[in-house]
This record gives sequence, C-alpha cells and structure tokens, in this order.
Amino acid sequence: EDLYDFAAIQAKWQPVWEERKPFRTSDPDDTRPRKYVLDMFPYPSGDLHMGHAEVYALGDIVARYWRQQGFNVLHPIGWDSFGLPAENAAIKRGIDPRAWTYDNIAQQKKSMKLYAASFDWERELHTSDPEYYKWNQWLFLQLYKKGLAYRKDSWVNWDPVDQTVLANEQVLPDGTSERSGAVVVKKKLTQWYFKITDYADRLLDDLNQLEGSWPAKVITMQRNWIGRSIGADVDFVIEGRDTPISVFTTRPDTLFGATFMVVAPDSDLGAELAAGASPAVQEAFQGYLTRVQNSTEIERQSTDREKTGVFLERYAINPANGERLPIWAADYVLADYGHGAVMAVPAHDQRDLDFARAFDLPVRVVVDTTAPVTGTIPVITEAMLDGSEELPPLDPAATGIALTGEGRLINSGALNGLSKNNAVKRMIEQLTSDGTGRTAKNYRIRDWLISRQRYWGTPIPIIHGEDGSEIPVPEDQLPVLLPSSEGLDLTPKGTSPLGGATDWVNVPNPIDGTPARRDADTMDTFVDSSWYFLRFLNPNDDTQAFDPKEAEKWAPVDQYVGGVEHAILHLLYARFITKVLFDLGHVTFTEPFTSLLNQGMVVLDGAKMSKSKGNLVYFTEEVERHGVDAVRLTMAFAGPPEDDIDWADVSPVGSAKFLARAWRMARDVTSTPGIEWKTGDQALRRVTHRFLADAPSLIEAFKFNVVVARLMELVNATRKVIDTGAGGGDAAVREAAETTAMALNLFSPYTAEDMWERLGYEPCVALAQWRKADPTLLVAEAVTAVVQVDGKVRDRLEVSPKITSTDLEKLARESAAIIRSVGDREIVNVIVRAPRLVSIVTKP
Ligand code: ANZ
Repeated sequence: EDLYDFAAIQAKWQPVWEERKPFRTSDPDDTRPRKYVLDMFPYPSGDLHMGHAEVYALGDIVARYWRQQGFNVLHPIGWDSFGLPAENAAIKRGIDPRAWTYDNIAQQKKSMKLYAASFDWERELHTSDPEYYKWNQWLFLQLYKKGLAYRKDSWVNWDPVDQTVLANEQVLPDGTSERSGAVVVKKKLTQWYFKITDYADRLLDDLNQLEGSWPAKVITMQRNWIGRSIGADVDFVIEGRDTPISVFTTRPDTLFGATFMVVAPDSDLGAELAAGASPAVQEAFQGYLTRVQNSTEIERQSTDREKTGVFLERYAINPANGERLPIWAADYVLADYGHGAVMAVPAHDQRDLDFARAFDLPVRVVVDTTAPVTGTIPVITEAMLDGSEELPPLDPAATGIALTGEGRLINSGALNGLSKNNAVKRMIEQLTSDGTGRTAKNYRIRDWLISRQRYWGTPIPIIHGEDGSEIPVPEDQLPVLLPSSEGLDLTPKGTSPLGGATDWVNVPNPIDGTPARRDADTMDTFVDSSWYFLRFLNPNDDTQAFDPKEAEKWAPVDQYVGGVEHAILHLLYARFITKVLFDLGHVTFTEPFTSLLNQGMVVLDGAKMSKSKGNLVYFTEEVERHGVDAVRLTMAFAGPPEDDIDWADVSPVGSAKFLARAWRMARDVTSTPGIEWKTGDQALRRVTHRFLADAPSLIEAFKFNVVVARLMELVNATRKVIDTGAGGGDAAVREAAETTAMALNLFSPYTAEDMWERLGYEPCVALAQWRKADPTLLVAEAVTAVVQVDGKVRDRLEVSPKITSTDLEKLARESAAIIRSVGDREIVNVIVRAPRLVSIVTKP
C-alpha cells in the first residue's frame, strides 16, 4: 500500500482506461477548439523498439497537453503494414507475409497499450487491410484520370539483392540501397510513375509557409531535394543533324568560353550521335556505355572521380561565335537532367575543366575574376602582394582550378566588360531575339516511381488489354484484392510474384470482354502513408477515402511527430498528394502538417543500435525493469527532443526514484479536496503558480526536459514543507501535489493517475484541466535595484518590487559601497525610479 510499485500501478490503471476510453474523439457536437496530434505510425517489424518508445512518449506529451488546455484532441494510431521487410521475413521463414505482419501488429499493439500513449484506439487502421488499400487504388485512379499517374520505360535504380526497383530517395548518398545495403545498379524497365515534377514549384514555394514551424534542417533538405535551378536553354546546330541540340546552362554568360560539348552516354542522344560515327568510335562507345551502366549516379557525379569519355567525331556550332565544338560522350553528364547534354566551359566549371585537362581540350577564360565588379575596389589586396593571402588563380588550364567567382567578361564580343549577372541577362536577351535560346528552369527532383515487383503491397488497379491498352479498373469494382500468397513464388526475380497468380491476373477486358491481364505490380508503400492522416478521420467509412467534412474540421494535422529519417521522402510525398487532393477539390488546404517535431535517435554509447552490432536495448526489457512511466519520463528528461538520446548516459533508475518521490508526496497529503488554497504556505504556492504559468509555453516550445526539471523542483519544495514546515495538512501542499499529478500526466500517466486517486479524485487525471496561475502569486519576491553615482553603477540592492521611492533612496544612501564612492563630495541631485534605479549626482 505504502510503497511505490510501478507494476501494480500499471496493472491497476490500464483496465480502467481501457474501459473508460478517455481518449476517444467522436462527439460531433463538441464545440471545443480542435487539435490533431499525429505520431508517425509504426512499421510492424517485430515488437516496439526504443525509437518507438521515444516518439510515442514525445507525441503523447503534446496530445495530453492540448487536452488539458481545453482542446478536443484527435490522437490516432495505426499500422504501416505493407512492405518489403514482411515479405523478406516471410520468404526466409516460409510463412505468409500477412500472418507475419498481423502477428507483429498484435505484439506491438499490446506493448503500445501498456505504454499508455493516449490514442483513440477506435480509429486504428492497417494499410494492408482491403478497407484501407481500396482507397490507395482510388487515389491512384484519381491521379491516373488527371494524367498524374503514367507508365514509361526507363532506367531505374535496381537493388540486386532485394531484386526490386528503388525510388531515388531510397538510394543512399554512397550509392547503396537504403533497404538491403547492396550497391544499386541501373536497369531498364516499364514502370508506373506519379508526376510529382508537375508540383515541383509549389512544393518548393510552399515551404516558405512552413518556415518556423518545421525544423529548418528539414526545409533545407526538401529544398535541395527539389533542387530548382534557373538558367537558359541554348540551341546548338549539329553538323550532319537536322535539328539542333539544346543544352541547359546556369551560366549563359560563359557561352563564348564553351570549347566542347558533352552528351550523356546513356541517353538517346548519345546513342544517336554515336551511330553516325566510324565503326571504331561506335565500338568504343558501346564498351564505354556498358561500363557506365554498371556505375551509380552518385559515383558519376562525384567530383574527384577520374574523368572518362569517348570523342564521337561529331561537331556542334556555338551560336554565339560560330565556332566548331567537338562532341564527346562522358558519364559526368546525366541522361535525365536538363537535356542530357552540356556546353562545356572548362575555364569556369570544375567538372568541365577536369575533363578538358584529362583529354587535352582547350580552356578559354571569359570571366576575369580579378577585375572589380563594382566601383574601383581593388581586387588584388596588399595581403596578396605580401604573400599572406593567395593570389586568385588566373590560368585554370595550369592551376586546375576553375574560376567560378564574380568578375567582368572578356573574350566575349559584345559582352566584354559586363559583370557576370548583367552578362547572363544580356546573353539571354540576345539568344531569345536570335531564336537560339531562352530562359529555362530545371529541377533535381524526378517523378515518383511507384511500382514495385513485389507481393506485399497494394495491387495497381489497371488492366492491360491484348492490344496494349490500359484500362483503369472501374471504381465500383474496387478493391482489387491482393490474392493469397499460397502457391506463389515470392522470391525476388525482377517480375512481380502476382504475375504467377493465374486466376487473379487473367481477367476479361472490362470494355469488350476480350482476354486481358491485371497489372501485376504493387504500389510503393509510401503511397499508403502519403494520405493516411486523412483516413484516421473516418477509418470505417466504406463509401469514401475520407470525409471532406471531417477534413474541414480536423485537418491539416496541427502537430506531426516523427523521425528525421522521413525528412525527405514521406513528407514530400504527403505534401504532394495533399496538393493533388486540393486541386481535385477534396480538401481545402495545401499543406498536410502545420507543425513538425523531429525527435532524435536513441543510441547506445554513441552508436546507432542494431542487431548486428549487438548493442540493442530492448523496449520490453527496459519497461519491465524500470516501468513504463520511468522510461517515458527518461525520454522527456533526456534533453531537447531533437537531440539523440544516448541510453548509456540517461538514468531510468533516477526517473523511477523521482516518480516514487512524487507519489509519496501525494500519499503524505492529509487534507481533503476543496481546502481553501489561500490558507497555504505562501512560498510554496509561489513555486506552484510559477510552474503553472511557465509550463505551457515550455511545452509548446518542446522544452519538455525543462518542464520535468521544474517539476522536480516543485516536488522538492513540497517535500520540505511536509517534513520541516507546515506539514502534509497544509493547503499549499495539496495544491502542489495536485499540480504535480496533473503535470505528470503528460509524462508518466500511471503514476499521475494513482496520485490523483490518492488525492481524492475520480479518474481520469488526463481529463483534468490545467489550472490558471494566480497572477498575484507570480510577482517576484525581490528585484534588483541599481544604484549609480555620476552615471556609474556602484551598487546593486535586492529590494521588494513594491518598495517606495523614499525607502529605496534611504537604502541607497545607507549602502557602504555608495558612501565610499561618494566620499566627501556633495550630493546635488538624486533621481529615484522605484524599484529599479537610484541615480546620485555629486559636485566635485
Ligand atoms: C555551362 C556552364 C558554365 C555551367 C559554367 C556551369 C558553370 P545545376 O545548378 O545543378 O542545375 N549540366 C546541365 N545539364 C547537365 C547534365 N545533364 N548532367 C550534368 N551536368 C549538367 O547545374 C547546371 C549546370 O550543370 C549547367 O550549367 C551545366 O553546366 C551542367 F561556368 O553550363 B553549366
């Protein structure tokens, strides 16, 4: 009875909450303001891990906080339950991916309930249920109708281990697969794409709206991913070719410095130009192409890579000066950026310079980077002349350093003397009027490749006619059910296992009844998570994906919480789909997540936890050892949420001790509810009310650790009054204990509920409203008054904020420091601004 026993407390309250459903959000007549707090839903691979323990602790603080602030809060949870790991595990163990997935969900759900995140479980959803993925298919059809879903042959990122296609976003910077770790190669396949590039500008521009409420890092990553560059397309006439070749350049000012042209070897253009060359060149080109296809995009773009290429024996004419430029094929030019061809300006572009030096091609400087751009500011400084600062490199061919800085144009006809920016403008004007160029924009972002040759995903709702036609499955025939995996060979081989489901794949053409085949690919699971936040609004509605009226009420999500590993892909896709739904008139907002909190990672001894490193800390073990509340409190107390938590540096034992201390404090309260607060210990009341006043803005700024620290102070102050002051019957002790229980609800709900009961209340403390601080108790007990003598600060006095001017002046004149400082000079004037300032003026 009198010992803090977390296991008993957990066992006592979990069934009570289960029965009372305090976190259900459904009353349609509720007139309170609303908040939608969403934690990224888990992928059910095995039981919960420490990363989950962190995100669901942090998200829950926010949800519980808004509830206590009088908001009607929606805080749902579900399972991102389609995907490759289920399929790989299933193959390894010879079991059905569905069985594996739903077993894991059962396990995670049990842990999640024990963990006591305040979810509305009645809205639970599984993306692998037909009731959910039916609407993925619906969404696909809406995009298809709009021309935003299309199929094309293209070079795709191929994971040779998982035998599947990867989105660009799934290829790590070192060129390996995010999933299997294998080196990703290129393969030509017919694939489904979503046309996210149509939305590139909006995805970029709307990031401005999120500034301040999304982490700056995430905004930057999204900007770079979309990667908009502004420049010009320039047309080069090609000898022996009817139509000119356009190149995209961000530096049209350097056109006079172009000394050769380079095309991507793996582009149609490369193949076509090579086909017109001599047999020897054709052969060299073929050999080169094969080599290129076995390297990654990352390798190709890396600047320190040895430059390779083949001269195609073809020539382009520079539209600015009529010069004949040799055309090369080289892999540093990418087939799918711009036009897959560049005008090479080796003097001013490092990659072009490296290439020119490797193949002994001419280098011509056209921007004098030593010439002042504005006014008469000398560019050669004295520091350069005395050797303490390096002279700017002048001859790129000799130094190997391209001149990329500002300067004035030279060797460029009518552009000579202009600054770089003016030359860009002038050149674009000239090209436009000649009809040989125009302003152009390019993006790094590519269309979203959504088809996967795997089993465990949403079937694509398209039927292919014998004549090659594509027939969308009529909406009233959705869902296209995923057939049972029984009898299917799931091992990856580059074609979808669904192709082997003969009865499923062969269907009559819905238009004319002729034999036809279902599309056998499944959708990238990022489609599932691109709109799930809307499905939570009415997860059981079988007539529509989501209810626009509910969306009007709840969406967009007010607070989204999850890992920074989703900074690009998931968030970008969800933003894109939201904009599409907006354009189709299904929602009235264009950004899905108003505010975003990215938590850091839970690491151990500075290293990421992983099975292979053998340094895993298990969720279940930690919870069993320290209790749910202590683990949750540790997550909140560890530091700013965006920082990593090193589990070796934090103390769940310390958290448990604090919780026991708080709990004993409630136990030691001997007064009854309703006691007159005013009669309580004033000093303790000040501590309580200061806490009540400060905690809300700290929570809203995600300074959870500071709130926990302040709560610890409050418990200490209360303990002192119980043990050595007015005792456990004092009203202020009760007030502090009730405040602690209400605040602990944010972090450690079991302990909080138990305290609440001991303090004489019915459950649930989670629904108790945050108390307003009494402003009269917030006035500081002392302020600092500054005393100046002849304008210099000579003393500081701690005084009551209510001190009168007379008293303050008296104190100042009596100060030993002031008496010493004035000495025997005569005081001619004293200005007093109580309670902050006394200014004494003397006559020497
Ligand atoms: C001539 C030039 C001169 C360039 C100069 C740069 C500096 P961002 O900013 O990334 O858009 N480029 C164009 N298409 C390319 C492709 N398919 N593969 C590789 N490189 C390509 O870069 C645009 C610049 O990258 C373009 O401007 C072009 O080189 C090159 F002093 O044109 B520039």
